[in-house]
Amino acid sequence: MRRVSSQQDAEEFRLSLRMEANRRSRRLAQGMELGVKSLSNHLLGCLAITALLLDPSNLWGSESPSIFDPATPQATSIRSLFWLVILITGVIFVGVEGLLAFFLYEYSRKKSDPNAEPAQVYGSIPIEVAWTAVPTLIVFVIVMIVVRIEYEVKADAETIPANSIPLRIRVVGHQWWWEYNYFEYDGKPLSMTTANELVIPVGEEGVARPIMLTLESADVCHSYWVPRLSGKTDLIPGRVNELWFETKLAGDYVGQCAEYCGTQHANMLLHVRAVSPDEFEKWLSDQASPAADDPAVAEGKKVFLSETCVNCHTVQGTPAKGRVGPDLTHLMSRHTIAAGMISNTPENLRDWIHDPQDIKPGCLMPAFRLESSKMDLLVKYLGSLK
Ligand code: HEC
Ligand SMILES: [Cu+2]
Repeated sequence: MRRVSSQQDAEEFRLSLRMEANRRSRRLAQGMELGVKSLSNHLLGCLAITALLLDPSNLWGSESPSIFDPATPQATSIRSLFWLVILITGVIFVGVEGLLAFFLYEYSRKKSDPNAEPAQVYGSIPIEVAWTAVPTLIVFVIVMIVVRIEYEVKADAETIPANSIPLRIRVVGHQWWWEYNYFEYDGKPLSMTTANELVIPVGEEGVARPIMLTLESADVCHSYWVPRLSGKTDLIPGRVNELWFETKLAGDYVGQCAEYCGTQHANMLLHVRAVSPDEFEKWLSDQASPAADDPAVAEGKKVFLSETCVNCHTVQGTPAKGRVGPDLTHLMSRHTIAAGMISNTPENLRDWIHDPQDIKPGCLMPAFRLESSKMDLLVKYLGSLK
């Protein structure tokens, strides 16, 4: 700080202080203006998101991941629970904030009597008891309702509708894709494996077709969450969890791994296609057949079998029996590859095999920068795996 020696210096010093103060208050005002602007932008953003959540059909069409648009009794129970909890907490919110506003107004210092002291009260047993007991009671009621809903959505023999044709599937979570082993439908054993796109039959009037999933993990914890079909269930290494749902609505349902599981967690998408029972049975018999063996792509098959692909991928009916990556036996029946990241086109397959790390950095498939002629043959072969 400057030392003030004379009258004139003192005057200058005061002036500079005043200028500094002016500058500061201007900056403060500008800052506040910016703050208000970004706050109002935030508010607008929040309102827009809320509007979309309340009416998700605008944004996602039939592929909505919204819990507000349930397609199964399970998801409907969960939505009802959500609204109930919002209602209870909403009433509490309005009550508490209302009382706060009332007390602020009613007991603020009065102009007519600025020196009045409020009554000095030291505790009140009835009030203490009330605000301990009432919240406890509210939490208790919510817990009871949650437990009830848990029973409603839980997979167990009593909750499965009578006269039903269950489809049993083992789901294995991998970093960063989903494996589906179909092992029983309508009481008959199946043994077929696919990846990332789950195809299920819809139930009909009088015939329920419950989808019974057992959930396991090949590596770390994942979580299975297709919001329109069911709640989240974790896939935990060394444990088998269960999940079930049934829907009467055909359509595409989307979801997402809901437990952080490593770098490509966000690209571990879930896709469920619910189709009519006839269509499902057709799909099932296509999937159960061995891989197409088209002589026109024999050269490409040779490339496939000579590379290390076979250590990680299975193609039924060939020596390729790897289980590290998705089963490729009926690769062409899937609309997307890499767990929903890119569509299943010859160009994308080519780019994927050339360098998966470029598309899905960190994923567990190495790059194969094959020469162009070999790549053509390989992609043609994969294209024959209908
Ligand atoms: C070290 C194991 C490994 C090797 C070797 C390997 N892959 Fe993969 N592959 C994977 C894994 C893991 C994925 C899943 C990546 C993901 O989605 O995160 C995958 C995904 C794929 C997919 C996408 C499948 C789908 O449905 O999403 C194709 C196609 C594919 N690999 C083809 C090949 C071919 C062709 C070769 C040989 C040239 C090969 N892979 C070699 C591990 C391997
Ligand atoms: Cu995951």
